[in-house]
Amino acid sequence: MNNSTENSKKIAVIGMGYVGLPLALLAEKKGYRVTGLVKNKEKAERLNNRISPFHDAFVEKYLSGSHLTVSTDYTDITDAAIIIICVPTPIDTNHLPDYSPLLTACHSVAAVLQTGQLLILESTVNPGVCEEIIIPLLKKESGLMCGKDFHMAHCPERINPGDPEWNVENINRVVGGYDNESLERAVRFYESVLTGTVTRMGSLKEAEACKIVENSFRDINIAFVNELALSFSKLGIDIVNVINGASTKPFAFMTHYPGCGVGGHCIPVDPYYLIAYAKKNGSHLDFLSLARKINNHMPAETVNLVMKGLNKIKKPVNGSKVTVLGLTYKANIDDDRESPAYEIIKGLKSGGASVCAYDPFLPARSDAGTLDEALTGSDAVLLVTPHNEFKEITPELLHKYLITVLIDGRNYFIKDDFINNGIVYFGIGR
Ligand code: SAJ
Repeated sequence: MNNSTENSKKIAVIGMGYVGLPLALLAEKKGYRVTGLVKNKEKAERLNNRISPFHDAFVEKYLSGSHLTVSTDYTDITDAAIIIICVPTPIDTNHLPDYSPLLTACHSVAAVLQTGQLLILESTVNPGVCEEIIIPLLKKESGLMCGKDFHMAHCPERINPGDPEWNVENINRVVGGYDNESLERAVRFYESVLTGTVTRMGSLKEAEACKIVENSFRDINIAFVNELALSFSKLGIDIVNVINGASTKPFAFMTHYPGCGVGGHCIPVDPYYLIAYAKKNGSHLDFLSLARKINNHMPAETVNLVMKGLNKIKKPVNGSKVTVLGLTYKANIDDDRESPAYEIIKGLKSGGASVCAYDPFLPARSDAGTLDEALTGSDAVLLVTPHNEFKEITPELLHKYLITVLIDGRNYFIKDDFINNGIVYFGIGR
């Protein structure tokens, strides 16, 4: 293969989001010249002015001092040795894979792809996407053959937003290649930037399957405890105590906790990619589909709990005011993708309640500017996201606002503190 670019230290990263931006800054920190690519000029300008589009400790640490250049022009990456695609892979309203952001990126890459370049996909995809969608598209539109003219690898991202311990540099990764040369080039790159381990997979499909399996595993385990929660609450058993008890077993048990729903751009999304691909190839992942169904039902169960709590004080949902604390999909971050909060709010409103949402990480989407404002005039409080700020919720504070119902969507509070102080408390499975 003509190595016109292979020895260049220039890297191109397509997509400057939760995955691409930390990766670009890491590569830059490790001595590569990095060009980031985004869709619109405003985003490019903000990043070139060192304004981060989201909260991330690694980004906040390295963005201001970096030499990262961000562009919207793909002709800026024709001299890159490696092009890394880090675009979203969402689902549509029918829970089917939406490959459009990925296809858009691939069309743009095809227009500028050079011989000798290595293309790496980090976006999470089902097995088969590299070999059945991306490589044929590049061949058709660039005329270049994978393996002969350019290399291709897949290294699924494992970013955990808001995690203070695991970041883009130290998380272990897996890599699959179109052929051995592709694999080894990709392994060399990741070993040059990561402190975590780099594990070779036997194929592109194995690497694609890895990430999907990791997140499907998590979704299934969450569904398991969610289903138990719905049952144990009728048996008078506190599921959280049971899980904590089971977790004292030092092996063969992994804790997951029930909640008001499963949000984020990974866990409630990735399994649908595998379900769709398996179905296309003649197998039905009934267990994984059922797990999705159970988790998707938790927002409705949460609305029922609010109804149950209000009924305890002889108030109908209709006409009551409910404070919803938290809109993001998990604590102390500003990401609300696939957050269960919105479905819960829709359910409460369709029952005739007025809702006052407050999330300190999403002021623009909150109805109240402060916790006190959110509590004023409320009949019940529902916690959806366990942000640190909500530790301020005490029985005394609720009584100050004449609120006597607390629904704990993340089993965040110590229930007896509230029950013993005249508050109607329901958690998820407790
Ligand atoms: N959730 C539960 N019960 C649990 C764990 C999570 O209901 O026991 C809910 C959360 O409230 C949230 C959703 O599931 O709404 C997703 O939570 P998450 O902790 O899995 O957060 P994510 O989506 O940021 O998941 C990421 C994933 N990382 C990647 O995909 C690279 C996931 O694989 C990690 O396991 C997870 O972080 C982690 O461990 O924190």
